[in-house]
Amino acid sequence: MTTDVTDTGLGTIRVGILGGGFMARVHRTAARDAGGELRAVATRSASGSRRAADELGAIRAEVDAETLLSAEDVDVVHICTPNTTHADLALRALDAGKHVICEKPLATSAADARRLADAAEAAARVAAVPFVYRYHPMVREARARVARGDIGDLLTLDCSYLQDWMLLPSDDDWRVRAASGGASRAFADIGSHLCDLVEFVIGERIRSLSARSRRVFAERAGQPVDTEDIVAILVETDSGALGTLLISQMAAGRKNALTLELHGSSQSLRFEQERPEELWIGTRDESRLLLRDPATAAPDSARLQRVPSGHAMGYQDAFNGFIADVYAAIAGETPEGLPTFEDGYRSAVLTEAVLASAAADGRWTEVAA
Ligand code: SOE
Repeated sequence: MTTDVTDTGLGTIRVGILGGGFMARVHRTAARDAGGELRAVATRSASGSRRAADELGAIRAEVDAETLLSAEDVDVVHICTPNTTHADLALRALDAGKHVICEKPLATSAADARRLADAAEAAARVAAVPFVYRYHPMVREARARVARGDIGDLLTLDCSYLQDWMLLPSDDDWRVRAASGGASRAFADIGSHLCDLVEFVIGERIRSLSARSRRVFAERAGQPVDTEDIVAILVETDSGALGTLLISQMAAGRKNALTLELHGSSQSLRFEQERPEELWIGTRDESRLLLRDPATAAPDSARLQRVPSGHAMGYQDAFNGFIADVYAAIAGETPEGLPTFEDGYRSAVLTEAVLASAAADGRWTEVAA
């Protein structure tokens, strides 16, 4: 069920968006769906802000981020700007008393992410990071099944997140350069989603890891590249389960293939982001596909199912579910599984462990608690 924020007593949630790219459009659509009103948009320049405000349908364009952050008629700021700007903007938004939704990676160092999580706690504001794959109903279904012991003891994990938009040397993006994207690219951009989902579903943490990474092209579009395209990781969880995580933005034909496969002592589960209506369940005797169905779903999955089974839900629906939960939290509710700045911090800690291990030829590295 979608939360109607206009019924909370706080009135309509008034939204400001920083940034004007693909993610800003996804945030705008979800904000509207959750009943938010898009008051203002700001990008790097006044002309860019005007263009983005028109495209996104905002009431006004602000000349810069500072003006948007100090606007009295904005309750929540969505930060959809390049990675290296996140920490500073999120801190300023919290200082200005705003609730904040900051794109991942929350910060490009664990120390900055920790400062942000602490600042959010001190400010008593809702501070969320869009680890949105948590919002697929079949992910919640998998999580509920693991939590109630259906799969038995977790033995192994076989997970990957594969894309191909960086396949060619001419493929370029601001994320490719550490100055705008941070020291890690493929891992921070999509490996962060994968690790968040793994820990969310299995209910335990990755205790240690061994990572190798690869930068395939020294230059893209004539400019030097200083971030990785591919990461292969071995992991061990708190309970001793072993797993492999493959992350690549150069896997031809794979567009947004996030796959989570868990093998327990009684059962296996497999979720694929590009087939989000299904959960594969395997036992030694049989395997079957469980299809999304609000009538038989676990409660936490059922609440995210907006349309009857057979009417496929996807990426934007997951995003809508996330933003609806953020706005519900702003209205004083405590929605289950909301990814917060604490989760953004966790992700930054994992990123540093991956970078440290990869820099040491794959040395097994403990992930700080
Ligand atoms: C590009 O890799 C990207 O848009 C990511 O930045 C998003 O977080 C992911 O959800 C989809 O792919």
